Amino acid sequence: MQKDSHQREMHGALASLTPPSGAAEDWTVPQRWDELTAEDHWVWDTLFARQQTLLHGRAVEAFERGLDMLHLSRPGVPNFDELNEKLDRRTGWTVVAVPGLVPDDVFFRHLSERRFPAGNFIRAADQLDYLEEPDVFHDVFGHVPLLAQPDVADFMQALGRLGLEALDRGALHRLARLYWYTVEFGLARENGALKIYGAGILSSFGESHYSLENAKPHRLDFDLKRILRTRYRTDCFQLSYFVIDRFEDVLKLVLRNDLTALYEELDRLPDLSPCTVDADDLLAA
Ligand code: HBI
Ligand code: FE
Repeated sequence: MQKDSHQREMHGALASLTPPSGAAEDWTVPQRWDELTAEDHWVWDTLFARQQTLLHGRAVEAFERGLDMLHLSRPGVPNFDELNEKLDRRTGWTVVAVPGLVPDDVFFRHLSERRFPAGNFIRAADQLDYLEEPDVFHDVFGHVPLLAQPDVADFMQALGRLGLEALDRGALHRLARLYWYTVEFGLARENGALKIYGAGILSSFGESHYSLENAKPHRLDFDLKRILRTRYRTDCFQLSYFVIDRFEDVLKLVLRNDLTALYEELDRLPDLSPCTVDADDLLAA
């Protein structure tokens, strides 16, 4: 199985499942922070230190501000109750514990109500780069700092609502592409340089370098229609990244567009491969 990435293909298979025993209707479970082991906390600290060094100067400023604001650099796996006091006060978001991947409808319902589902487990010490399902490091280190930023907080909630709508219209694959190329693997231009804001990159040892510095992947200006048409790979580092200027603009764009009409329009056009670039794709400087 791949390193450093979610198992996206599995999500469809979860659609008809009922919550596992011990989980509530909405698939949430208690975090049971007290039951985490010394090894669990060691894994968090090790990954945290490694990523912090690696990301220095590579992540958007709001990410580092979020880490500070939420006191995420304190040792050990964060206790969600403590984290939520700070996060809720900032943007009205809370983190809820889930046992692993949850069905799409459950996932987007949570987002639409400003709850971020985070794994209540962490990878094993001998598998620091191997991730079968999103764990607490990916979910909390990767996603939560930016949820303390009001524009991102609103964008994520909008994606939740749009996800539920897309599910209704059989267009989840399109909304999933928007989620993928922004929330998970987005890059942003800041002070004239490319920076990382996607959680899949922020929580990945290998991809944080690769996404910014490797010559192989395409780095394209954010283009909503282009993204909704572009397939993505879950089994390797990305072959295309899309670059935004400001979260605010992306939020406005998504709120202003009638995505349902866009899905219909785009169904008449072929999908695009992440490996190829057309002449009219604007390459980000
Ligand atoms: N469940 N726990 C969890 N985390 C996710 O990121 C997630 C999920 N279920 C569905 C889902 N993501 C997606 O289908 C979206 O990423 C498009
Ligand atoms: Fe994620």
